Amino acid sequence: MTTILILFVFMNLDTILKTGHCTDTRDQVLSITPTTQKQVDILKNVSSHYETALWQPVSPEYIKEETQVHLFVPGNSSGIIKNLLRTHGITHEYAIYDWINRTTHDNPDTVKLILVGSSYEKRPLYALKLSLNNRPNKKAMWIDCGIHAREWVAPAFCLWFVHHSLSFYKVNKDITHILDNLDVYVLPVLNPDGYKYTWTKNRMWRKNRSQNNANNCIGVDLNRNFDANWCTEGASHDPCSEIYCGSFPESEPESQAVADFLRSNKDLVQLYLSIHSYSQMLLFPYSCTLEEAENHSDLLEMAQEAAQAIRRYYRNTYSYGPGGKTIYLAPGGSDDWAYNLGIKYSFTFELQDRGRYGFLLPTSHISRACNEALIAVKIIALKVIEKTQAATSSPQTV
Ligand SMILES: *[C@@H]1O[C@H](CO)[C@@H](O)[C@H](O)[C@H]1NC(C)=O
Ligand SMILES: *[C@@H]1O[C@H](CO)[C@@H](O)[C@H](O)[C@H]1NC(C)=O
Ligand SMILES: *[C@@H]1O[C@H](CO)[C@@H](O)[C@H](O)[C@H]1NC(C)=O
Ligand SMILES: *[C@@H]1O[C@H](CO)[C@@H](O)[C@H](O)[C@H]1NC(C)=O
Ligand SMILES: *[C@H]1O[C@H](CO)[C@@H](O)[C@H](O)[C@H]1NC(C)=O
Ligand SMILES: [Zn+2]
Repeated sequence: MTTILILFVFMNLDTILKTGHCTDTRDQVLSITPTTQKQVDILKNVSSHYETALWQPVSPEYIKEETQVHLFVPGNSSGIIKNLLRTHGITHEYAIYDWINRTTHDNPDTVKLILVGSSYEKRPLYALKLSLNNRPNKKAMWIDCGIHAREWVAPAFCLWFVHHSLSFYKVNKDITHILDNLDVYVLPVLNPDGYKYTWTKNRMWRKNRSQNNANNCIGVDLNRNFDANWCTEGASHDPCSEIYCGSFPESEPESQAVADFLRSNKDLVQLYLSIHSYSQMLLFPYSCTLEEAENHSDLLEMAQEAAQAIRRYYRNTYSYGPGGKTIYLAPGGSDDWAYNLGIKYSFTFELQDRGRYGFLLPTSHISRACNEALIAVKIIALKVIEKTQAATSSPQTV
């Protein structure tokens, strides 16, 4: 019997965990393994003719039998797509897993699940540790996504990055070099409570979902909650503000979890990346002051090179510079905090677009947004390896 396994749906993970099935109204990531040439043809057609984004493989022509396909399907297309599969006589079977768990289980030697903490509403904060080889004394990089709930393309990037790493290790030269030299910690959804809320209640929610006793306003801007010139100009003590800094630095379980993890691994982690949207910017410290960071010129050079690569390969313009001067003062941000902790290569990416769709970036733009970010991540990570290896010079490594 021909079956298409729809293995996971990450966007409405919470619904799945509670009810064991997925609803048709939300965006979904389908994992589909075609078993016949006919199914391959249908999937190729679906991924090229409908409003979906192919996450894996990179392009429809690479879809083949017995190989997993990951297809992002926006909620309003999922009915059409499932009907289409049905009319072609394909029975689907829903076996649904937590994407993170599944990735971990499928790659037991290379992916480890790390619980870094839990959210205010007690959702687990899982990071994936990608460790593609066992070189001793390996350093690491960290990527977090989704600190601001409404920036949906950010978690998509984290998942994209994991896919890319696992699929193209030993295939693509750059990602291979990066993974040979660095382990990568990826935290796909830093603010799961807020993220869930944007799916169920308010698409424009930014903050976390913690309650304040004094009034009815909910939530802290987690990217104002780190201990870097905390709650100075550019943040607010008003709990009703979108940039409320919280009652004290790291008052929130989410920011505290990330800070704790990085504190305990600060000698290991050489590169910190935080993925946001939108506005197309590659930012680095400081955001919390207009003063120049000590390592300004290094960071500027790297951001510039990454922006140039995006322009060259995707003809898209990203501005770059220290956050405070490039956008506005934003104290208490995770990148400044990480930088002050000693992780000198520290960046915040604002992905597509420049405001036409804003947070509501259409699905069809997601793959491009992710590819642009990927090239920037690669360029910066390669630079970090080059600079730190030169500095530490470990001659026995290749
Ligand atoms: C592919 O999709 C198009 C657009 O919906 C449709 O017209 C066409 O018949 C499909 N072809 C196959 C082989 O399924
Ligand atoms: C789905 O929604 C988006 C944005 O709301 C819209 O642009 C698109 O045309 C819709 N697609 C379908 C198949 O209804
Ligand atoms: C994911 O893995 C964790 C830890 O192994 C487990 O406790 C949890 O139940 C798993 N969740 C799912 C949906 O499989
Ligand atoms: C940052 O700047 C300081 C002072 O110039 C220098 O000692 C240090 O090596 C730099 N760090 C990095 C990672 O470039
Ligand atoms: C959200 O913010 C409140 C303060 O409004 C805080 O006390 C709470 O711990 C935070 N919750 C989450 C999920 O971060
Ligand atoms: Zn943001």
